[in-house]
Amino acid sequence: MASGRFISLEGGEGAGKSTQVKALAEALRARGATVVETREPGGSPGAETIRDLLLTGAVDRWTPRAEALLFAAARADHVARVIRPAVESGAWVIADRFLDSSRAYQGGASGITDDDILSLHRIGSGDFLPDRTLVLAVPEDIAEARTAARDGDRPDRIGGRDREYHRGVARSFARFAEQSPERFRMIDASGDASAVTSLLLQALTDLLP
Ligand code: Z5A
Repeated sequence: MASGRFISLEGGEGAGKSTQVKALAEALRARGATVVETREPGGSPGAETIRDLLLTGAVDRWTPRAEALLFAAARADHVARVIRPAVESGAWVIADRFLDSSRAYQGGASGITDDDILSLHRIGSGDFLPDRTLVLAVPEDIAEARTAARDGDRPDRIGGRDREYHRGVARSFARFAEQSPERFRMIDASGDASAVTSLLLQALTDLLP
């Protein structure tokens, strides 16, 4: 494959993003692509350090604005040191969450405006955007059953917020997809893992050479 691409997977907790990052990467490698799998918050050594600050400790450890700045700082490092160089070298980068998680969690659900989040992204990462964002949507009860069934699962600082918060997050992702249909695809992620991978590949057909 000649040109690098940047694909982000988004959605709520338990939607199956981490599972699908791996499956999608394998499917793309089988088609000859060089693939980099990564995640947010994190993905570079510095951003992984910030991840620990963000996901551990008391729910009110950070103010909403400090939290948004920390996510943007982690992303700036991740974009500059991992994502952009990989895409420029011709790789496909598949990220488990990216900017739209900040828009949905810190923006839509924590009272900071979308414009604020996008300004932080301009300052931190020069407005760098995915070529495609795949939003994995599952009904609340399925997502909860999946996370509950996962061995040793304990909600992190953000996953432990109340249901209304997570409903707001889901509404935000759906709204982004409506507003920017060229970049977003909503994916029904309630089926088994291989069925979901097929849907993801279909949603990338126009980007595959
Ligand atoms: N956050 C933020 O607030 N702002 C930001 O800018 C960013 C992130 C980037 C990161 O948490 C937290 O940071 C997150 C948002 C916030 N908190 N919340 N909510 P994380 O990285 O630790 O985890 P997560 O992103 O929320 O994902 P997750 O809980 O690990 O879920 P997932 O990746 O979507 O699902 P999974 O791990 O692939 O699957 C969950 C279980 O279901 C597992 O046992 C699988 O084997 C199973 N599974 C997966 N797919 C299927 C299917 N299709 N059928 C049946 N079972 C399945």
